[in-house]
Amino acid sequence: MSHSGMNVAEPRLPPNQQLIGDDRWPVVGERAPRKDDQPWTVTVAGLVDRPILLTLDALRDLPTETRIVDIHCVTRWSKFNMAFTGISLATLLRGVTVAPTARFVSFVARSSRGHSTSLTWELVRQVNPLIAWLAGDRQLEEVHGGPVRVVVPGRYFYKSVKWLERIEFLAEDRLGYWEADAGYHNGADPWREERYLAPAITKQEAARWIAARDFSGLDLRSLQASDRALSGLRARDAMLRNADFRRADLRDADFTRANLSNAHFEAADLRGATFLDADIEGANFAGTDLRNCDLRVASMFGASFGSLVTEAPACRRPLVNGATRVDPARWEALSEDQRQLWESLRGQKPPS
Ligand SMILES: Nc1nc2c(c(=O)[nH]1)N[C@H]1C(S)=C(S)[C@@H](COP(=O)(O)O)O[C@H]1N2
Ligand SMILES: [Mo]
Repeated sequence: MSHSGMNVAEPRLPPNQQLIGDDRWPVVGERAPRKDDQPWTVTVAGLVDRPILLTLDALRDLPTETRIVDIHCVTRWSKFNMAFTGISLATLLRGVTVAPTARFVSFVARSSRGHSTSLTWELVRQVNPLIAWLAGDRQLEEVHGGPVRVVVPGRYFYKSVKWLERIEFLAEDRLGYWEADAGYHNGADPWREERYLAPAITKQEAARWIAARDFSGLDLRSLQASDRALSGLRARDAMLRNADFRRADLRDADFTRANLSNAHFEAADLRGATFLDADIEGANFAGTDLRNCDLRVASMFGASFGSLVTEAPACRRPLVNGATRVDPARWEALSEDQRQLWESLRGQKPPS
């Protein structure tokens, strides 16, 4: 990124990301590898002249390095200065010739759902991913990908596979789990906000569902519904990731169990709305009216409720009242400044 002017520091936090507390590292996606009695091995295969198969001990005997990286989850939390130790892919590939026909690299996990992700071989050569087994000076915990995971600097963290089992060089891309099944962007560049693919429906279809005010169970990801009159909306179990509800009238809307990750609600009227068991990771509620609103959600990592420090319209705090319901246990998922904001809004302390 370049900036005009003098002494302008390069921004370190990609757009629309939030730093979370140093003491927190959320678990995202699968929580454990596939159960398997075979000893753990890491394989390099596909379009290479000489496949590699290494046990964990053999892997750990190779020359290691420590990398300090910033990690950015697509659900909007970031953590700076994470130290990972392992072997770089370039080091692992010493003495191996990759065929000129290879254009993609697939990283496959030991996973009961066949989890994988892929990168172009060109990007892999640029960023030289780390195959890591230590975080800080400790063994990587199993939930975070131990015994061994990939760390890809400079991309959303879904490109960093946990429980690495196989690295495969391919001529054609093989879309990963999130990219193929959940509409995550295959580029994953946080500086360009490559989070999700385009909407799954046409504008005409969207207009029809909006007029009917019934989204129950529908896949309407990335829906454009800003400024719409949607009071009484029924949206139970709807897939509304990345939907735009800015300034919409959503009084008494029912979003029970809906997926609203990264949805925009800035300045929406949400009086009496229900978000029970909904996923609001990364959603933005700045400037909303949350009086009588039920926010006892399933998950709220990276959710934003405006700012303590600025009253700019895009960052205003929500309106709440005694009937705004939240589950205090969920506060631990908020960043420190968002937690403080809730405290000040509600005049009560979250559990420490
Ligand atoms: N095997 C596997 N790897 C995975 C995932 C997953 O579900 N399964 N989730 C990805 C996503 S979306 C993120 S943000 C990071 C989360 O890593 P963490 O749980 O250690 O924070 O792992 C990535 N790697
Ligand atoms: Mo993620």
